[in-house]
Amino acid sequence: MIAKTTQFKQMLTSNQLEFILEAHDGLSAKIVEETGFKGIWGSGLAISAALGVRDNNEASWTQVLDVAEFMSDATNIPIMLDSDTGYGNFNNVRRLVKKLEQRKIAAMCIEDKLFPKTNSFINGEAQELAKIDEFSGKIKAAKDTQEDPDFCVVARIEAFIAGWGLSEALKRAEAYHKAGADALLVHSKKNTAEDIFEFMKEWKDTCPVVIVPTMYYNTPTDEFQDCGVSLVIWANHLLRARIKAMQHTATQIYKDRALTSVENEIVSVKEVFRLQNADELKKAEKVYLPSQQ
Ligand code: SPV
Ligand code: MG
Repeated sequence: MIAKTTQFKQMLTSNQLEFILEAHDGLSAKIVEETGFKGIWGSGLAISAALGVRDNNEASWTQVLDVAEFMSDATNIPIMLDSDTGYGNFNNVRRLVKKLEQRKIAAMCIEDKLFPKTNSFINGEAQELAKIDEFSGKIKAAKDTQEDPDFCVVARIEAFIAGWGLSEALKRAEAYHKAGADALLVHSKKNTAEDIFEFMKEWKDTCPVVIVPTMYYNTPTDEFQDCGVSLVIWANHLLRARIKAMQHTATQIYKDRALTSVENEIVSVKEVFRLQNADELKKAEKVYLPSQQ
């Protein structure tokens, strides 16, 4: 089997548009894989929300890493972990890269904000950006630390989010590319893709570009392909689907004081066992457990 890192690098550098979908635990990661996606976005927003905390580094980096490990163990496709700002300075990034590689996480994405970060869609313009040379040092430190040459470091530019515009975004893109980033994630909170199109017109195919169309979800996907984007992240849609489904089912059971009306709307217990690969354990017991009289 091709290494997860190599799979991810091939997606980034292929000349067709590729897609990864958010997951926030082992189960959702497995569902992403089964559906046919070639990769998984380990979303900081979704992982923290699933843990019941805010997207402000309230979950510690090792708590996030534990979730990523369950996701990685449950799947055979690459995961790019949203590693926020790298949880500190260059030295914290070095340690993080080591731990990600040990857990077979294929790629990390770090963003040029300050620790503790805030989600980009909350008061983005009030958010201070990291200094370009300090953030470039983090990218270089990550690239110098990785042992697998195909491990990918994606540098996320928050210039549009913070209201700095195209020239600042391009300045940062140049610097992060020079520091060794395998790709740039250009983030935007507009409800059209104009920031992305402006950026791509100037940047062309200097290096792969990753986007997150959460707010500009109405833009036809072909337009991303046409402007030269490499990878699209559908960033939080399983989390949001899960919340809606849980709210609906919880309300129904509460109102009915009975299970009849929800039974056919939810998966069977058997389906839960299938996703957990319960059959494998049954087979292993036949091999390893002493047989009963
Ligand atoms: C995430 O999914 O955690 C992201 C993307 O970082 S966003 O929420 O759009 O900032
Ligand atoms: Mg995030």
